[in-house]
Amino acid sequence: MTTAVHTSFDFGAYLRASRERIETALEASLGPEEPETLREAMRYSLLAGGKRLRPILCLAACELAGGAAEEALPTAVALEMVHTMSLIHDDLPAMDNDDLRRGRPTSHKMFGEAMAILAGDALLTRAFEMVARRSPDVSPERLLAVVGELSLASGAPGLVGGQVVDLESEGKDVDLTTLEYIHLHKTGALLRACVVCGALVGGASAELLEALRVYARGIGLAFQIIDDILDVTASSEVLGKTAGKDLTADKTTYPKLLGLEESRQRADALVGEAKGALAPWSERAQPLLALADYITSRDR
Ligand code: GRG
Repeated sequence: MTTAVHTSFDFGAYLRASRERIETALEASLGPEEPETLREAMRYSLLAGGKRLRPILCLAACELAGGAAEEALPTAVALEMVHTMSLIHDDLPAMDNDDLRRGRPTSHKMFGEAMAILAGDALLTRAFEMVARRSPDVSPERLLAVVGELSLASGAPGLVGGQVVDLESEGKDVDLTTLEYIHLHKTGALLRACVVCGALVGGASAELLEALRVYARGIGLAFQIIDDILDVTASSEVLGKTAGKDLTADKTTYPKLLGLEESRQRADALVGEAKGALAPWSERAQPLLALADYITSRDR
């Protein structure tokens, strides 16, 4: 019965086990890199911790689609590489100009700007190599679909497009539609790629893929709303990145437009929508349902 599965699902244990598996795969994914300075910069950011939400989503979606998580591990690593690249580039002086990330000095503070850009570039290209050349157990058709999805999420229709509109909006009055555009692209596109790519590796039906896109839209926006709230309410120590940055950079955020209370309500409603999309799969979707709740309950 659904309720029984739900109550017996130990999300804490699931998160710990998934993170351990992902850390091991990330560690094994690098090298040999030449030259050594580049290797050091790539490792510094990729192995700096973080919640590993994106690769966990990927593995969970693969299993929901009926695949084995092991098959999706290289894709999960690739998604974390693209995410890490985006954090390195986002922190650069030409972008958000930040000194702290994942509780440590940012890449450009450690290695200089040029090396930080190049470490990001190398992680982004390695991500595609992970899918195309280091996924021995997945058919070429499925890998091609994953490459397509990953390209969309990383490029102009995703991360880059969202970042451009975000930069262009600084210091301006931004309405809710533009704010949503920024976050659906800058944050939501990669989260969508995580579940879609995992599901593609697992051989998902068209119906499940569509439901996962709806799920991803909900958790993507909710994730960003909580990110905006935490920027105001949490400390830099807990976040591992500079708190209060949105205000300093004069960015429009959900709390700024809606207030804290309404922002939280909106995040809860979006998580409800996300979970609703997976209702027909509820028994096997326990990890994804719990991950959706984790997004609004997280403190960092
Ligand atoms: C060069 C192809 C290319 C793209 C880069 C810089 C950029 C374009 C986009 C910025 C994307 C960005 C940094 C979005 C913010 C997403 C976000 C809320 C990150 C924080 O994610 P968490 O909380 O971080 O999951 P951890 O550290 O836990 O992994």
